[in-house]
Amino acid sequence: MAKLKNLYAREILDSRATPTIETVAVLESGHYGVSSVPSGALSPTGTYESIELRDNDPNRYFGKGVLKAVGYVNQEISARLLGQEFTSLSQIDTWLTELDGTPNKSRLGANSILSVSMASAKALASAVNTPLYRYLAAIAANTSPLFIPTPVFNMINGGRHGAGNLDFQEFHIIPNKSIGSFASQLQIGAEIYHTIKNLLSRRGAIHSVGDEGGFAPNLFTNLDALEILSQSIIECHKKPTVDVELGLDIAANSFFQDGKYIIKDRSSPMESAEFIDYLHDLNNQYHLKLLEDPLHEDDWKGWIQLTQDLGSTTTIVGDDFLATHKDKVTKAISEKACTAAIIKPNQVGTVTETIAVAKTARDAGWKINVSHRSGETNDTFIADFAVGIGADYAKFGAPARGERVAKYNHFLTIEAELAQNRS
Ligand code: 2PG
Ligand code: MG
Repeated sequence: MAKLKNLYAREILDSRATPTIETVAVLESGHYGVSSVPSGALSPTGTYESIELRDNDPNRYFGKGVLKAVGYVNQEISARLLGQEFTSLSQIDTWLTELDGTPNKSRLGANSILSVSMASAKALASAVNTPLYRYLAAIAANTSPLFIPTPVFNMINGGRHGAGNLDFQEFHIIPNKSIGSFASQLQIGAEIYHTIKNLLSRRGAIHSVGDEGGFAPNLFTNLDALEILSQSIIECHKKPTVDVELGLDIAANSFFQDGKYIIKDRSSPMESAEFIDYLHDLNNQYHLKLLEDPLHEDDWKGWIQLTQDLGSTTTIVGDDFLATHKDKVTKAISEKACTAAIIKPNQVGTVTETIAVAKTARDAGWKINVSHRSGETNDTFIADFAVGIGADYAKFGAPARGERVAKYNHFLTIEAELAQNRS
């Protein structure tokens, strides 16, 4: 049995100079947890994510303030939760979703609700003197030996995340298990990152870095970016597709207009079937390990076709397509529309619901990729979360920029702890 003694929130900034919410949850025992929520770059329309509550007051932060969400935590949520006896995080999460009363958390906001859920999880883990990843593993009923998921480094940022001229949002490098420990995988990731920088500057293509720490270069086509990644792997004395693999988050929603896919690699807009052919060519050339959001979120026919065509060799990952939404994941499983899920707690709004969605995907034999958001804080919750639920992959951006590196560095700590416990 536990009781919350205090709950308070404040408005802080995320990595894009946009407000977000930080919440402190204090148990009667004095144990506490502090957590802050990230934010995606999606436009508010055309998305199936739970609702992030913004003030829409044009006089503050261009309408992006979160004082309403802060107010809900400090008043209505506190009034419901404080002093109530509970036995589990799931009970707190149920109270929160019931109090909100909407299917997409649009009344109190997924941001205010998730901040309370994550801060409570941290406080409860601390109360039982357990590392957060172990506490979350217990909630997820994950009894397998814990391990660090394979990192998916986002090295080149295009689409909505980069100031350059690439259509695809993320160009990934993914170390293979043969590279060894997570520490070795992080090392090769960082070495490739520096090599990409050199290659881009030799071409005069460096523009800046994007939202997730990857480079946002002025390259001509999306294929140029994949070529740079392959070259940089070779310059680091590793074999592309053998030691280090490539992946993409195409984020196709962002260049889908009037039913067509419009990218700079092709002079005219493409129908779904044509774009699928284009993806086949691209995959034949670069043997992608992960292909995320290759098609628009409502192009179900296309997703089913692509999974049938490429799904046995390339992992087809749903992000915007699934929005960590249980019904969507269930439908995609039954229609064989992809083979992996991006899992983002703030697309749902509570920790226990996120765990349930991941379990649904895992039970279907899918791969799980736990992901940060493009607007992040230094909170390392998702690193613990990824280890706790036994995720196959973790996507935390480039191995650069504090808010990205905080999570990768936390993996180093967990890896050391896991090794110690085994010895
Ligand atoms: C994605 C994410 C994170 P955003 O599309 O996978 O990389 O981007 O947070 O902007 O939705
Ligand atoms: Mg994505």
